Amino acid sequence: MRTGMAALLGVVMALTAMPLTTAAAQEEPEQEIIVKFREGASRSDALEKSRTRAVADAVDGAEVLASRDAAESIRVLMARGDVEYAEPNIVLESTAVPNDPLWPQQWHYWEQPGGIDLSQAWDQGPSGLGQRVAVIDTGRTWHPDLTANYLGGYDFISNAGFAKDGNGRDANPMDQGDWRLAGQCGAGSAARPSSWHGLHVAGTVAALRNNATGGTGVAPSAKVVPVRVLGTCGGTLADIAAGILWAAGGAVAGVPANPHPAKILNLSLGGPSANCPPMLQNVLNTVRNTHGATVIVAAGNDNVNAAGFTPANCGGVITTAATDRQTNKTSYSNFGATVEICAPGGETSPLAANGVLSTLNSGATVPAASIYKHYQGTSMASPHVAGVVALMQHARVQQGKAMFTPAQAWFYLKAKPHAVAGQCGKGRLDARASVAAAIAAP
Ligand SMILES: [Ca+2]
Ligand SMILES: [Ca+2]
Ligand SMILES: [Ca+2]
Repeated sequence: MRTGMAALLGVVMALTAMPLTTAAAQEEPEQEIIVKFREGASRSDALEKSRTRAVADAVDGAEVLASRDAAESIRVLMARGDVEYAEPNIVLESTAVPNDPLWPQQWHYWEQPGGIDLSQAWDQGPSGLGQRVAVIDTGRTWHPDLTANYLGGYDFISNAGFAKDGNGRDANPMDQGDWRLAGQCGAGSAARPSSWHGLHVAGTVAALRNNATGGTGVAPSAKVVPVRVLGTCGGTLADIAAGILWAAGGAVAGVPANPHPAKILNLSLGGPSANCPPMLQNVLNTVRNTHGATVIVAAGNDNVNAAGFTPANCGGVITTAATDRQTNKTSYSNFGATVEICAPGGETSPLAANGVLSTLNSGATVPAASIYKHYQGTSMASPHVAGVVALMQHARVQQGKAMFTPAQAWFYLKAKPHAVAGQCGKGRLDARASVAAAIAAP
């Protein structure tokens, strides 16, 4: 809606700046003006002096006029005492609703009060084009609604047992499945099917839009760089830190440079730790300060203070807690002073449909069929934020303005969040407000 308004006003302003001759003015196409005269106005005099002609009646006692120099005509009309208002007959666009059949189930994007007003963010222009988001997770999995947006990536899992690909770090970031046998990840640990967690997270960032397939991601023109760090029993600090550094363009010994460095990093992972491990904090400082990467992390799912969960407790990251379909903090989400923002993470119990719907695979062990599934978690909340940052940065590019630094991205991301009662940092992510703030910022 605002796009159309801005585009038309832009045309009008450009015309005022042009030195018009009468001949040139005659060649300009007509533009429409809405005008409302006051009681007893000298209508024919106004039309003559403003060089307009009557086109049609409008509501509110107004009428539509046509002019070959709308800006000048409006100036002349507004200077008259007998005109109540005169303004361009602007063209408004419909609110973007994609044709993806699962969009109606993706309440977390559009529904009030729980959704992030994503359509209204897209209406302002951005789709994430040109932005790369590193999803530091379980790796990539083929999916018809996402594969076109995968770009590069690497496997940072050193432990061949965790990795299930028979080797350590290598150039193939394919998710081999993270299923566990009982007792495999420590005494008494339960058996578990493969999660395809990275596929779900990546789909929330950048699943394809308007392809009449499945659902969509928040930034459907962005690219996802899959950095594989989580395997069968999770991932080590050393591998995760290396993956973070490489994702942003930093050098990691023994690994070729990343040809697709990302300025947005999503870490839907974590574990208990009384403080942010120094190596992790140093790497996060480097990617932020040297490589200009904005890092978004999940707050954790134990309904405890996120201060005891890392990387949620690290400095310089956007720690994201999870809200439900009614925009309350979810029952599981961590909370506390280190939480910067909330985003939809959903609640799949008692109703699966109240979770976050994204791309998945049906395989209990190795990949099988491409599906969609509702998941819940701060892991699902974090990629909503990462996607909105991609929209904000694309909006900056569209405006011909400099892309945000991580500090600026956070400043404008929280410009006008949706209010949430307690435990949600600055409030719940509002894609429309954040994109508007990014466009308006100097
Ligand atoms: Ca490997
Ligand atoms: Ca789609
Ligand atoms: Ca924090």
